[in-house]
Amino acid sequence: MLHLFGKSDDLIVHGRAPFNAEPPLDRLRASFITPQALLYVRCHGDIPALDATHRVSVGGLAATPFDADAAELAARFAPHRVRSVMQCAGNRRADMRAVRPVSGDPWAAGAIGHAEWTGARLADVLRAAGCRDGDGLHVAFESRDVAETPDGPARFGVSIPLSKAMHPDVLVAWAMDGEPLTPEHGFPLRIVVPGYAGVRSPKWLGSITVQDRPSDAFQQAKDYKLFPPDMRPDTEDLSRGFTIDEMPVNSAICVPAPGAALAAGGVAVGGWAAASGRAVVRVDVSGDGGRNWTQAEIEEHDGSPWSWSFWRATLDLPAGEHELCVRAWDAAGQTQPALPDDTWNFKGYLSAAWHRVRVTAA
Ligand SMILES: Nc1nc2c(c(=O)[nH]1)N[C@H]1C(S)=C(S)[C@@H](COP(=O)(O)O)O[C@H]1N2
Ligand SMILES: [Mo]
Repeated sequence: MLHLFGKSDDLIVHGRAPFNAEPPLDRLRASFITPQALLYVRCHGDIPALDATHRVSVGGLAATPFDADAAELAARFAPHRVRSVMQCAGNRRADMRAVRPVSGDPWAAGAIGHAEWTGARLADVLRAAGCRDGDGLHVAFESRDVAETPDGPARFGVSIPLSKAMHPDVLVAWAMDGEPLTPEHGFPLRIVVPGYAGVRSPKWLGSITVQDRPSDAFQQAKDYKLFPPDMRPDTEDLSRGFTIDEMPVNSAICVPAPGAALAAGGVAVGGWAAASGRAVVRVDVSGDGGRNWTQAEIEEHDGSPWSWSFWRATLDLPAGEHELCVRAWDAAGQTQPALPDDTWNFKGYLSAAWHRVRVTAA
């Protein structure tokens, strides 16, 4: 049983120290806006004990650096609300692990959630600091938690290109779903970068620095890279990896659960689909492992390019064993690979093959 900061006690826990957990998929699918109690938690180190007086500094290539706590930011900058998915680059890694060993926790399809975030626009904060503008600049974030890395313990740090940082939907956020951030989700302040992998949305924010190069922290410089399929841990070559920012179109079946024993006939199938800044234009489902497909109904979507879609379909399943599959399409006509083998990489990132669930009907 888990009683951490009011997290739901039915989370699937991958690790306690650091704490990593995801919700069961039927629970995730129950609300279009994910409650904080159900949002997956991904931590690289211990959750730092910060209070509301914690101050964030803004500086670097900036004429008027300053620091502020959450209340000061809220008073000084117009609060902005953005609905956005938070999704780990390792979401659905379990499917890749089934192909060949991968490093990292075996996330099912629950390392994703969809929230309404409230905060100051990062662009407003950067402008207030008189930050330099121009091509090739980056905004680096250092957090207050310390993670174990191959180079020793170090503060968590990442960066995003300044061009992305100036997007009006990138936030220095203090609230999720109208409530202050809870400790495990970054209290008192975190960055939210819609459309990018969760790792680029640092929690427990300590500093914001405009600079002429990406962050040299471990998470930015050495981790969260998509490596080619022939690379293994012992042949890791950073120059052959690219930095994971945007995420591919992805989807999952949340009901029924794998192994479910169902009554033959019309079976209700439902799940999520998300496309990282593009609209999900269609979702297809199959009851026979992908030989025949039918279009699912988009049950819920809110028009935000950063949001997910909830879809549902009824499949007619005769008695016997069946492999259900889903694949989503984005507005650029891109869809998901059929097999996790197609995009396997030794870190198990961006696992987005057709999601398959085996069930039995009787
Ligand atoms: N400071 C800090 N920020 C962090 C992390 C972390 O370990 N430390 N994990 C990152 C990763 S990999 C993800 S997927 C998201 C998860 O956010 P959540 O735990 O609020 O769901 O936070 C990101 N921000
Ligand atoms: Mo992540």
